[in-house]
Amino acid sequence: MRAWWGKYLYIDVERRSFKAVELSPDMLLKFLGGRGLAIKLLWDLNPPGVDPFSPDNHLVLATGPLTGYPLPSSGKMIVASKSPLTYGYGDGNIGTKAAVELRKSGYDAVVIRGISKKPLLIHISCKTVEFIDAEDLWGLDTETVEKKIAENYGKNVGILTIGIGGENLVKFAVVVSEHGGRSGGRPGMGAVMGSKKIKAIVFEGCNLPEPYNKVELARIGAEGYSEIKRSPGYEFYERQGTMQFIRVANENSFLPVYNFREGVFEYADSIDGYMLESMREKLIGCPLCNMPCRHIIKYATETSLGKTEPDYENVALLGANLGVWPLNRVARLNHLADLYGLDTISLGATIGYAIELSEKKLIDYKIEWGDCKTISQLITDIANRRGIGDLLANGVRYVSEKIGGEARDFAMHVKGLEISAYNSHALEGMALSYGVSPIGAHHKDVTFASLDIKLGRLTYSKEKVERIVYLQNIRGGMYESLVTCRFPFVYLSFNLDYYPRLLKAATGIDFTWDMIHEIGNRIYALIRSFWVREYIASGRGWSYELDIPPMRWFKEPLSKGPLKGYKLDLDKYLNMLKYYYQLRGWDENGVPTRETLRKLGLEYVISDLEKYYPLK
Ligand code: PTT
Ligand code: SF4
Repeated sequence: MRAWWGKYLYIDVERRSFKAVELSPDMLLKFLGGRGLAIKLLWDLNPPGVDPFSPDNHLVLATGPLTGYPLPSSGKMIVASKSPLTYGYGDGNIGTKAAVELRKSGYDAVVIRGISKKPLLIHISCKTVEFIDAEDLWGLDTETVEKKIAENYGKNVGILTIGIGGENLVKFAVVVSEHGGRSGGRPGMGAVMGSKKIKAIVFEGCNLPEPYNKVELARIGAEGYSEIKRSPGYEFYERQGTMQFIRVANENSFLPVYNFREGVFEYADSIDGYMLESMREKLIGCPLCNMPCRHIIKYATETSLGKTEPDYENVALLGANLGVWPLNRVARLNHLADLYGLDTISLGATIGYAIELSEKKLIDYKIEWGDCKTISQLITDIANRRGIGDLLANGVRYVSEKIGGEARDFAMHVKGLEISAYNSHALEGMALSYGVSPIGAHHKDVTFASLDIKLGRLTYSKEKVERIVYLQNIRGGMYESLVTCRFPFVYLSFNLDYYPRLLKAATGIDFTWDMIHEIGNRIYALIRSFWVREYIASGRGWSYELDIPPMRWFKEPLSKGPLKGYKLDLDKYLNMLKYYYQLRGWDENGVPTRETLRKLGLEYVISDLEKYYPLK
């Protein structure tokens, strides 16, 4: 088959061994690559109910049939595993040279099992795999590690690394790349890498897999690049990137403020996209991207100076959600998270939770909104698992279960993953998107805020639910499996019809939209089956209640701003949830039915899953 290598690299770091394993054409057609491949491999290879830090939990790094080819924003890859934060399926998407070099190394994916006795660097090239002791790198920050590796291997290799957060098994540690500027795997993929004692993976490839029609692929790719440049939104997008959302969110009352209590921030102007423009030093992009969104800014606070790459999510959670401003100070917190390899979103949500617990005297620790100095110290304590940092390193759900009672109502997570930057007191579709996201409360699959505004606030319509299913299949199914960046579509309304054309030129296969949606449906059904299997096998149990976002949004209305008084309605939310299950062919607990699994070619899941759950 063209555009795939048809094999993955299986590495056992315990035995320091490796082998190539064949991927059948049928499997590639059914799951495409990236996330599709990752969930299929995790379903097959992970023992049910496995502890996320056990040697038998696999870490998957996967590319897709479009990754690395000369077409818009194709330098992306997936890192996936069973999450130590949520205990369900977890993944993240990184824009990095490592994606392109992995693709050139002769494999569609790398799967890693085991726990190494000593800290390790793995060097994967198209010729061999080397296991190199990395005690000298253990304990170093992500930027220093990348610098040292580049000194040894040159500037053309692709590097994935972890910070001390991953080493210390902070449950929201991420995998980091591109000098701290890109990171992926919010649900603790960096902690899984750390549990295996892998400090870094270096990819050094040779050639991309031969596409079906190289000339046609390059021609359509060039057409796509030029459509992007011609987009009416391009100029503003290039100026502010994701940071344009700070102002939009504040004006529409969905910025996360003070642990998602409010939707408007009085100092929003000091942390927004215009402030970014005034501080920007450089604008860069991921490999093969002509719509760069990585704004590098210089900051200088009372005690530190440095450079970092703020994005909307980072600034919303470490800024507005903690009462920290202006951007200069938020940038320092962002930079610390990158150096330690901690997810900025979960970090901001967890510290916001700690501040509210402190305010309500539910913990014996003093910290206040906007207290940047104590927050910086707390980030370092979390990364090192010191003092109260050791408790907070387990994330919001764990802390709320320890404290219990009313503390659960304002624990801002879904299925253990902290909520990203869309306060949904008055975003009904976004609330449902968080509820049914396949990794916990993340916006990767659907960012519905703009559609909630367009289709009406306080509206719980069937249309919203139908659009969520559609967007999940496009963003979470297609983009995550191709694997390319979704920003051309999200920010510049890039014509989606490019993708079947690109797929035809790359693979020689005519993928219709029906086929692409079926792949999406299959991926969602298998990920959901994985969650159910893992939760029941490890004694957590499963019910539809896991798909309900935190009670804060239902019980406590916004107290400020133009939408003062707004909150969600639980009965209406549950009606939307029911309709969502119906559209997906899942039962009243959100579990795929036998018929759905059969229709999607997932018969083998039925016999496995019914050991744990009475399938309808
Ligand atoms: C992503 C999540 C996001 S979503 C952001 S900012 W965003 C945060 N970035 C972090 C960071 O930086 N450092 C850090 N220590 N933690 C961070 N946590 C947060 O992680 C990212 C871009 C962005 S910027 C987004 S939305 C899009 N995400 C895509 C996606 O998921 N799929 C896809 N096909 N294309 C995407 N394009 C965009 O890529 P996670 P990245 Mg990331 C420094 O990883 O786990 O998916 O969480 O991916 O390479 O950094 O690019 O306003
Ligand atoms: Fe990377 Fe941004 Fe380009 Fe996407 S749009 S590939 S995140 S630089």
